[in-house]
Amino acid sequence: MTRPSGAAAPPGAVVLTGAGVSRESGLSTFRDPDGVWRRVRIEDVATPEAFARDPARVQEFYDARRAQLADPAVRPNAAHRALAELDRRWPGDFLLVTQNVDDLHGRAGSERLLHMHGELAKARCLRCGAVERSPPRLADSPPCPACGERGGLRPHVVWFGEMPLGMERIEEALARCGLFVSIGTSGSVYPAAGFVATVRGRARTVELNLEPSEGSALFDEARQGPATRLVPEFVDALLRDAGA
Ligand code: BJW
Repeated sequence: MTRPSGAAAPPGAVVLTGAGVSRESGLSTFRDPDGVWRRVRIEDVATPEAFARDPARVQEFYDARRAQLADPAVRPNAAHRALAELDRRWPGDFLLVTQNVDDLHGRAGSERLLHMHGELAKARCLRCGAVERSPPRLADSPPCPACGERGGLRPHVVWFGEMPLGMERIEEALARCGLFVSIGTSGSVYPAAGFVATVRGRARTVELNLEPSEGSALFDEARQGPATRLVPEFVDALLRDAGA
């Protein structure tokens, strides 16, 4: 796109996604009535203490979720595809920050993408620190692809009490953005839940979610509906208004 001289530069955009964006691809959210945390307790599988106490239980939990991702029925939906299109065509700075550990945004073609809560498809070695593509089953204690040691691989995901990934890059993008869009997240987990308060007043803030989230009132606009409908509609309008 060529911008006429004197026209305002397009704003930087930050999009935050949560589990709601992948629900119509067949993956459960966490806190909905059929969500993951209704079936297992956070304290049993999603803290460093749980892993120290019962590593086999935690590995089995993540092995099962990794296997689910390999199911051919689980694939990117219209919301993932619309966000990849936005990444390709948005004329300003752009960053898609996802809290999701699935790989559906990447499979849809998103490139300026940051997985702040890690990625199920990767494993981290507690012996050598390498982060590599995960073997399908960590419960079998496979050797680390980098150092060859057995028993040191853990899922490359961020548990409660651990520091989310890429915070410096996220904070820089938030500091510069003029548009912040939050999609399919309940807004109950920090620091992601606090992003809207960080940019409020200097960026346009929009929430797209099935229902109002905990922080809905903090957004300039909040629209309710399924992500596969709301996100393509929103992206089309955004690109049209930007002349992209
Ligand atoms: C649809 C839809 C459709 C459905 N279309 N929408 C007290 C106060 C403040 C903070 C803390 C506190 N006590 C402890 C903390 C910190 C803690 C925290 O936030 N706790 C809260 C519970 C209070 N946070 C941490 O520990 C984080 N680390 C940290 O803070 O480090 C310190 C630090 C950081 C930075 C700066 C300074 C210091 C780490 C958090 C790690 C979260 N990990 C998990 C698990 C990842 C691995 C795995 O997948 O198993 O991440 S928990 C889980 O929740 C997962 C998600 O990414 C995360 C967010 O969930 P999400 O995506 O919002 O899903 P849901 O289910 O909650 O919501 C889905 C939404 O979609 C709903 O609203 C639906 O309506 C909607 N929806 N279908 C559109 N079709």
